[in-house]
Amino acid sequence: MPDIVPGALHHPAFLDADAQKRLAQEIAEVIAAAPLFTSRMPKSGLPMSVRMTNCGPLGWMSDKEKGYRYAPRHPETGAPWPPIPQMLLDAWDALTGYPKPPEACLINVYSEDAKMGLHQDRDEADFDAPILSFSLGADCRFRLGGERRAEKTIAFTLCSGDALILSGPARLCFHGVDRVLPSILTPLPAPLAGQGARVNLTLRRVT
Ligand code: MD6
Ligand code: FE
Repeated sequence: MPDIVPGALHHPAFLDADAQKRLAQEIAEVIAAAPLFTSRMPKSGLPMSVRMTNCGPLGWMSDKEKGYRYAPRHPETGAPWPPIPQMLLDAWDALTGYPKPPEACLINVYSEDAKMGLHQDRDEADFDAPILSFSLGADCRFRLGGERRAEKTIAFTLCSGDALILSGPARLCFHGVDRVLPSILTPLPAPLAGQGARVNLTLRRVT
């Protein structure tokens, strides 16, 4: 588990092929209960290129009027988010050792032409808690910089089954997805296949 920068831990292939299939099944069930939706940028109202949903007590979303936030219910169905699958709660314990469970799991679904601009995850109350992510499906070029947007960045590839932790000094580092790589060799496992090319899950403490 190489430390890319202090506090940024990359675990290539943390989930083996069987675990990736089980996770894809769990995520397909979440999407069936809490359909993918499109968030919009605050102020501009421009749509994000990823589609998203959530599981856990709180879910992340954004719209033109109220901006980035966590909320306990789906913005379109009004239903509470489905629970976080047990295998993700177990992985959180194993990988982070953080004493409290995650409160939000944001599920971002990328088509082959989706990307995510350089951002900090700072809508949470407690930056002492790490953020843990898992990727499924197509590889992507992931970019990681420093705590200021202008700082030097590095790029590396995130693959299906990889875990990435941003903790400690890396918790507030800028990061984003430059591009999704062609998905022909690494399609999403069966129940997610029609949904897009790549899925990324981020587990967070919020309160
Ligand atoms: C993505 N990931 O991989 C976007 N944030 O699609 C993130 O924005 C991210 O992977 C915080 C911690 C880990 C991440
Ligand atoms: Fe992020």
